[in-house]
Amino acid sequence: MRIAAVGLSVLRMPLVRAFETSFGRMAAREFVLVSVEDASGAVGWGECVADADPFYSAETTTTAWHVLEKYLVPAVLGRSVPAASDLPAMWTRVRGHHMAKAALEMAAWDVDARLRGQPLCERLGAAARPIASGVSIGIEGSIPELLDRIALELAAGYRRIKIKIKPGWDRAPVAAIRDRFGDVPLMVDANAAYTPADAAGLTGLDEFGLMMIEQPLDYGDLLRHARLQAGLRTPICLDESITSPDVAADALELGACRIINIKPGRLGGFVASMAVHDLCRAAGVPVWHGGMLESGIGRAHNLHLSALPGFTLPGDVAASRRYFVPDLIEPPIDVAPDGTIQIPPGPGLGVEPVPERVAACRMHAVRYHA
Ligand code: SMG
Ligand code: MG
Repeated sequence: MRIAAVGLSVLRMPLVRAFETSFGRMAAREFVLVSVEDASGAVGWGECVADADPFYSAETTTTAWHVLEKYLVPAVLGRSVPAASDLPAMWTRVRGHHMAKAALEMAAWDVDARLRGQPLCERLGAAARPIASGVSIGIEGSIPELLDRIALELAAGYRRIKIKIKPGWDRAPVAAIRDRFGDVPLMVDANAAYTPADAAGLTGLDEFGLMMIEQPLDYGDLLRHARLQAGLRTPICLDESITSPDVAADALELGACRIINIKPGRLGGFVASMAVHDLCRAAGVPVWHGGMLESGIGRAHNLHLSALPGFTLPGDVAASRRYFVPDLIEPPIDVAPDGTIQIPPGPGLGVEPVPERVAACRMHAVRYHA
C-alpha cells in the first residue's frame, strides 16, 4: 500500500450512561479518529483511545494529536509499505505515545485488509468466530442500583460481569452480587486503587470465587503484584501495567499475574498486541480483550483481534448501544442472546463510519496529503 493521505479529527460523543471508576467519572468520550488513504482511494479507520484527561494513561487527545501531526503522520505519509505490520519500524525514534501509534497502525491494518479483500481478523491470522462478551459496570450510587444494573445486563445476554472496585466499595458489592446472582462469572477491576497495605482486604475477596482481580496496585508495581499474587487464590490480571511485550514477559516470569488484559492502545498497536498474545499463549496464560469505551470503530478493531486463539476469556467488547446512540458506524455491533458478538463480515473492519454522524460530533479536522 502507498499512504497517500491521512485524516485526523477530534470527536466528542456523549455516553449513554456516565461511567465511574476509582479514578473518575466520564459522561462523554473525546477521541482522535484517524483515516489512512491508500493511493487507490481505499480508506481505513483507527480510533485513538486516549481520553481528554490523563487519568487512565498519561496520553490525552491533545498529546495524541500533537504526536500524530508532528511525528507519526510525517513518518508514513507518501511511503509505500508492503504491510501494516511495517509501520512501527518507521517511528522507532518516537518514545512512548502508544495510543497515538496504535490509532495510526490500526487504520493502516484496516486499509491493508480492505486492499486484500480480507476481513481484518483473517489478515491477523485468525478465523472469524463468535466473540464472548462481558460487561464492565462502573461504580454505582448504591448496592441496590448496582444489582439492578447487573440484572439488566444479564437479561441482555452478557455472561460475565465485571465491576469496578475501590477501597470502601469492594467486599460489600461483591457479597451482594453473590447473594442475588449466585455463581455468575464475576470479576473486579480496581484501576490501581489499592496499596500493598490494603492487601488484606483483597485477600478477603478469595472466598467469593472471582474470575480475577484486575490491576489492584499501581502501574509500575510488578514486584508488589507478585508478592500480592503469592498470597491470593484469586488470579490477578494486569491491565495498566502491561505496556509492552517485554513487560508482559517480566510480569509472567515474576508471577505478578496469571491473566493479561490486552488493549492495543495501551500496547502501541496490533503488532505489540499480537506479540503479547503469542507469548501468553506459549506460556499457557489466558488473555482477554479490554475496552476503552470505544466507538464502533475501535470496538470493531477489538472484535477482530479477539478472534486470535489465545483470547479464551470474555472481553470488554459489548454492543454499540451500551455506549452511544447512535454509534458512529453501520452496521452497529450487537450482542446475541447467548452473550456473543459476531465479527462484522466483509473486508477490513466490516463496518463504516456514517459521515453525517462523524460530522455531528467533530470538533476539528485536518487532512494531510503526500
Ligand atoms: O469499554 O466497556 C468498556 C470499558 C471497559 O472497564 C473498562 N475499561 O480499566 O479496563 C479498564 C477500563 C478503562 C477505561 S475507563 C475510562
Ligand atoms: Mg482495567
